[in-house]
Amino acid sequence: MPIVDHATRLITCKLVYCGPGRSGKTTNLSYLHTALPGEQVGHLTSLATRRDRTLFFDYMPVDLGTVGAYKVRFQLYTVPGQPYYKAIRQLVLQGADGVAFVADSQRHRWDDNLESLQDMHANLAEHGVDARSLPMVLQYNKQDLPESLVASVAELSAALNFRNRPEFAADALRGQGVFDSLRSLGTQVLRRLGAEDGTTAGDRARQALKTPHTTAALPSTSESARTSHDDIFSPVPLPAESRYPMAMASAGGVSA
Ligand SMILES: Nc1nc2c(ncn2[C@@H]2O[C@H](COP(=O)(O)OP(=O)(O)O)[C@@H](O)[C@H]2O)c(=O)[nH]1
Ligand SMILES: [Mg+2]
Repeated sequence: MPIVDHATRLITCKLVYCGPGRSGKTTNLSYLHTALPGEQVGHLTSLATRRDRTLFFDYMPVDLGTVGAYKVRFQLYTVPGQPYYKAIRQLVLQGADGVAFVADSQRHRWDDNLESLQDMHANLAEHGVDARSLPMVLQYNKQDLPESLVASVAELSAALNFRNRPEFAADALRGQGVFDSLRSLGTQVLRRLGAEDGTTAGDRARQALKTPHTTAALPSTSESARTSHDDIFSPVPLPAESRYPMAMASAGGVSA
């Protein structure tokens, strides 16, 4: 459940990036850290990394916009993907308001994606979380690699996205799909908060959500025909030079 602080008018949501080891979870956060202006993004804290592997987790706070008079802060976490870090994954997943599943599109990682997705669902279930109602996006990363090496978005979607969640082709190294994934997930989380009944936080948030606002300042791409961009919060604009330039032909041509 997101934390709504009415004194400081701040909504804080915990978003967790899951997926197999080396799928690009940390790269998502690194890209955001580089692309977003300093006042919107806090330190990227990577705990106990050896070489480029996340042994524990990454953490980074991001302020991406407002809902009515409330500032929205997303606390982004990544979990370690390697199977033997299950206990740490469970800890990091605890209290997640939404999850981004970052799949590695390379064909040789097919089984790792499936195993990791199952593991994520098992961990959520152990926390008593119903994955069907938890805000979620799927990101098919590394779509920049040669076509012979990567599965298509349609294939990945058929194998992994059985609940028809918003899905994004990505090249996290260059930022393709990174903002869209985050924005979609954040929007789902806030929408769910606004729909909560019977709690003060829910009531207040629902009021905030009713406040008119203007939308759509973050860059967007057309990764997926299934994806909806009807944001309910006003994203903070990015400086022009940090918008990623590439139009990814393979991913942009996805037709669900
Ligand atoms: N080609 C390509 N490489 C990527 C992409 N995303 C991440 N990588 C590389 O994949 C490796 C693992 O990425 P990392 O973010 O550390 O994975 P994590 O274990 O999921 O946190 C690193 O060498 C990254 O540079 C991508 O979209 N395309
Ligand atoms: Mg990592």
